[in-house]
Amino acid sequence: MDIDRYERYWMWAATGMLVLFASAIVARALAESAHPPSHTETVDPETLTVSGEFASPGVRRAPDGGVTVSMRAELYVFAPDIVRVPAGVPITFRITSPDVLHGFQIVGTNVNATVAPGYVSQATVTFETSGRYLIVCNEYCGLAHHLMQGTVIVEPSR
Ligand SMILES: [Cu+2]
Repeated sequence: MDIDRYERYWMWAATGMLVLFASAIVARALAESAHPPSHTETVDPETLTVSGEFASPGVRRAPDGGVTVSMRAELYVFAPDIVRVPAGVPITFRITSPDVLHGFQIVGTNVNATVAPGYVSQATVTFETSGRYLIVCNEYCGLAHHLMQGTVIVEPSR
């Protein structure tokens, strides 16, 4: 088979680039234990409503000014369903489920997590403007799934 010389050069160049890129991915994965972004933290779904962080969910302020919101997503509510946080500071949402798979999306932000029983999903967001933000469950979780929502009230920082 007769292949034009320049076509052969380009085939080798394309093959070389594929090998180079694949090698870079493998080398980095091996050297830095790289893996897809994830937050793997487990919790016992049978006892989380009895004791620990998720038994009394809510907003907590750390001494350094950071704000953490612990929440439960459960059939068919978010607990708490109204969250008040300040604007302009990073807010870390930690959420888990005692029953089935739920979703946790804060409309208008990039917070969008799957909430699986047994795992803590975590996301951090800074609300630049005060106002009300809708929280929705975006994973079908049962007959009243469409009623499952909450509100983040972002208050102006002082
Ligand atoms: Cu749900």
